[in-house]
Amino acid sequence: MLTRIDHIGIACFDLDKTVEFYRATYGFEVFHTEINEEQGVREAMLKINGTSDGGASYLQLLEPTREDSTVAKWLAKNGEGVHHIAFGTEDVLGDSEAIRGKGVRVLYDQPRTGSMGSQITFLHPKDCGGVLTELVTSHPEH
Ligand code: MC0
Repeated sequence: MLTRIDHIGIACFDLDKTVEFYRATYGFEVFHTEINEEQGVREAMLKINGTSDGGASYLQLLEPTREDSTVAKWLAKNGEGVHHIAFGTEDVLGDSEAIRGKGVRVLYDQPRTGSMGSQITFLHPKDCGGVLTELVTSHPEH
């Protein structure tokens, strides 16, 4: 069951500059940074709120690390902005298979590693009203 918004992914050309915009404008601080080589991104997670059931919501700022990454491709076409939305679930594989059964393309057969040790998969934006949609099971520590 999808229980919350885990994060909103925002694509940018310059991660440090974008982090500074969110700090100076809204007061959001960086909670975590990492490079995800498989996804071709350098990212900063800004924690917006935490919940008592172990979930939290983040803004995820994404800068491409290579020109052939999906985010680089998207930036070249669209410029900076909202890239995807991610829903939190305790069972990313079970929920993605259920959604696949409704005719929506799931991009990975097995979940892959996302931010902070999470397990993630994506739904094709063309099957989701133009919204690239991610499902996330957080690492228990987050
Ligand atoms: C592409 N399209 C999008 C889109 N990306 N529409 C809405 N939002 C997006 N983000 C549209 C294009 O405009 C195009 O539409 C059509 O989908 C095909 O796109 P394409 O440019 O030809 O690219 P493809 O087909 O090679 O790849 C699209 C696909 C890819 C969604 C399959 O971007 C993908 O695998 N995304 C999932 C992985 C990902 O995005 N990782 C980065 C975040 P038209 O109408 O022109 O045909 S990593 C992340 O977020 C991790 C670290 C985490 O959360 O933990």
